[in-house]
Amino acid sequence: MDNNARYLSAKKSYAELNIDTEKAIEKLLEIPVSIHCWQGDDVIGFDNDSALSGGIQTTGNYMGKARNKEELFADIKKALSLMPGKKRLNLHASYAILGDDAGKIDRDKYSIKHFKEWIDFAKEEGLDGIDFNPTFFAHPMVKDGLTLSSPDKTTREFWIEHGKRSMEIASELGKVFNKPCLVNIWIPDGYKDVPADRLSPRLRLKDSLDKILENYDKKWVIPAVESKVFGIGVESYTVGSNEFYQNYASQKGICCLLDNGHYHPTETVSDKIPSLLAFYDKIALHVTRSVRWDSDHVVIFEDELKEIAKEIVRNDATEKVMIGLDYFDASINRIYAWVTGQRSMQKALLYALLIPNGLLKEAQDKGDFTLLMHLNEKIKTLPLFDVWDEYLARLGLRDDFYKDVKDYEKTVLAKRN
Ligand code: RNT
Ligand code: ZN
Repeated sequence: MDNNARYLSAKKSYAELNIDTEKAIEKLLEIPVSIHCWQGDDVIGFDNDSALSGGIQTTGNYMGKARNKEELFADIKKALSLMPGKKRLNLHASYAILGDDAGKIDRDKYSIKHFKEWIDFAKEEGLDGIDFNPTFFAHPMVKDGLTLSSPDKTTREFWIEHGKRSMEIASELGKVFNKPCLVNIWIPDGYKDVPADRLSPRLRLKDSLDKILENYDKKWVIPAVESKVFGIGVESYTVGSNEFYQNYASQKGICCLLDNGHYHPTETVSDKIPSLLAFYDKIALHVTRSVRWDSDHVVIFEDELKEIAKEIVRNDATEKVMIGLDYFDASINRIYAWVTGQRSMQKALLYALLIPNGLLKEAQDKGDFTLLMHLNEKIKTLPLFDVWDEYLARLGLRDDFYKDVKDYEKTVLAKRN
């Protein structure tokens, strides 16, 4: 059977469960996924020579890492060309293009002009907008592993300024694309060993955040705070814990960002999404894959990803949940990593869009758990791949993109050394 015949047969199978595959494809095209710029160069950035820090780590040394802005732009462009659907760009402040300001100004002085080339790039690529992250790591002003919660006033003030500048940059980015810009605040602050005082750092963080949020552009900026349980070298205590940020976000009317590598291993973000939807208008995600710890493995089409997608789709929350990717694997072709993660997210969303949610909910509400299990098992083997293939074909893409990546590796990446 050619693609189309397989699609028509799949369409029929889904129609028997009252699911319209055309509607699912249409809906999938509307859901933006924010693509992180940091997969291509192992989170190094452009603005200084500091090693990656803050308890996060890339492992592996695959050839062809992007070494400068030209290479990173080229690699993102290649990756985007293989990614179906609506895309935004997720930028870190450390990717500022400083030009003549290099060596003269620091992160407390960045402005929109240092991101102009990124804006042009995003426009050329037809992206839906840019999201922004202040970079509170890999920098000499991180003192004893601390930023916004530091007991040192000068350190705190530097990072508060960085936060404020980031909010201003985000406001400009929102205006340029006529779409609000998500600003995600993640700080590495914490202690390797048992602290003497767990409260004061949190009170200082609260005060620093209050200052960053004093006067931001509510129309174009959506601030978010990203909690974490621990990092490498920061095992005993994290200032920005889950409880801290959830309460903070709820009091301040801002957003929580859930990174699915940032919780205890038996907690799931899929279950947290509906809990937060009961209280918040918007939630942000960092979709990643943690293997035993926050390892930031490439996102693949696995069960928890499908559960996350189900919670977004069946709660009609595709406009409330802002999906962003956050992983960095240096052990395989980085472009392959980028595309696989984005496609897995899209595939999971399509999977969720093709589920007879009405029937499942009815079974649950009637207490017919036999039927619920029966349907839950049945949907696992419906012909998702045939709809996926059709979706890609309509966008001029194929499921197998391995060769495209390998060609680029031979012709472009192999020449970098
Ligand atoms: C770290 C957080 C954070 C970073 C990125 C680079 O554990 O997940 O979001 O990964 O900002
Ligand atoms: Zn994250």
